[in-house]
Amino acid sequence: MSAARSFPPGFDWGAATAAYQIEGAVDEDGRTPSIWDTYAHTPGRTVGGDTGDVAADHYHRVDADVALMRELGLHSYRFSISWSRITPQVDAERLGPVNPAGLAFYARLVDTLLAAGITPVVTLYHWDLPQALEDAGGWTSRATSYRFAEYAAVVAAELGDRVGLFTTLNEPWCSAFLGYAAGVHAPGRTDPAAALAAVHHLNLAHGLAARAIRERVPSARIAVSLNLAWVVPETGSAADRDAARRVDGLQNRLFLQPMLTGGYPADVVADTADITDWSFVRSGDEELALVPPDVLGVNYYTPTHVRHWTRERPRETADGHGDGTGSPWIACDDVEFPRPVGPLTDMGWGIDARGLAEVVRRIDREHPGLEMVVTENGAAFPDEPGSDGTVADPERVAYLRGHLAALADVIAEGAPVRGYYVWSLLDNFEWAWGYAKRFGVVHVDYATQVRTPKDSARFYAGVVRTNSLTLDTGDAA
Ligand code: PNW
Repeated sequence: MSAARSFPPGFDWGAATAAYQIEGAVDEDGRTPSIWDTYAHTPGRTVGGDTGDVAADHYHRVDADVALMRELGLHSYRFSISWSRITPQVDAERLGPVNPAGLAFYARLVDTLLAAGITPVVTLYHWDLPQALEDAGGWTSRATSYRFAEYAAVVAAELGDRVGLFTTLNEPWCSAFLGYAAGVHAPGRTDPAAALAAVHHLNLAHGLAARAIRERVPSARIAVSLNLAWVVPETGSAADRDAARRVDGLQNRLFLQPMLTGGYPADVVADTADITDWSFVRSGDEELALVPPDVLGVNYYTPTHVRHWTRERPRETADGHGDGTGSPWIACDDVEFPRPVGPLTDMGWGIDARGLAEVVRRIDREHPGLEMVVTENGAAFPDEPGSDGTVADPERVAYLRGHLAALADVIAEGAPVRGYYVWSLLDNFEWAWGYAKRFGVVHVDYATQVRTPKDSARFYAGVVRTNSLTLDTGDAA
């Protein structure tokens, strides 16, 4: 049993979602297709052929969903903007005209949140690249970074009087490596060289967009959300530690270094020399990408155990990535991911709250003073309403309790973590897994779109209300 913990006064409690995962209404009010429309509609790409066409129908249920957030007592709501609603005619050469109906949807969401006393936190890019940009190379093309900065400036100019925090990118590791190397996310490519070009153009996009937003809205604060890995070598052997170095390089340092200290990690550049000569990095790019965020968003779900693969037996992959056609782990031929031990979530992901504290500690050690917010943390379980209509999700309550306790401890040590956003507010389209995985603290019955707060929603509301974690908070209430 975990002991009681409290959080600092003013701690920011929220919930997070992403446009394609909840909105639906994919062809309404002028929206054009994104790479996720194309991918989800390609046979064989998602479980059950699921798509985001309707999703949680949030586009038509903003008022009810904001009312739900208010009932939970949330301080903040992190959502993403669908780029192809804002500039539906964008292509590689120009941003194209702004679509007033697309902007109006988000303006109304922001106003509804503010009227409910909830702070809107905008993510500009949560993986739904306009398809026309992908047709011209997507993130492998430098033009995409420039168009992204122009789009960011449009959104900032429109919402900057009411939104204080703009997140440039969500989890660029996923965009680059799951999208262009593993092929398990849109656009579904399996080309390691393309993935590294995407890494660079995403880092460039962050820097260009952050500058463009600050130019338009000097008061705006900039964030970026990274899925930082707590990489744990199985043993202290040199070979296992080298496996950890490679994975840390690809998932953490390839994104942290360009924006925080500048340039790319020399070891990763050397390890990938057979894949690319990195000539997509032009002179001056190091400065352009080097824009430290005001807030580093930390997304954490599961630990990353690694070990040197000796090739004497089949390779283990903990997360299903890697033994298909593509792997996100380029230049890691001698690395394996041992199957997690102990309880797993419905994603097959191991549960270890120490990882959340460890990634925060590491950032605080390497970049003292950099403010952090946990912009995603949560777990999938196969929750369904019981006969009395409630949704009992004790595993999620335990998961959140454990991770919040670990977070409180690292904050008590002095780490500047200012907030925590649970992933996710609602059950939603879990990318390639479709609707088969449920991350919400609120259950969604997709046939009726009825929302039912799970026990974890009540638990979380109790944490928010008391700004603390006590044995009798929330799940006993
Ligand atoms: C994050 N992986 O995605 C995203 O930001 C959310 O949109 C998503 O729903 C959530 O986490 C849960 O998956 C990830 O395979 C998807 O390593 C896959 C991975 C990591 C993060």
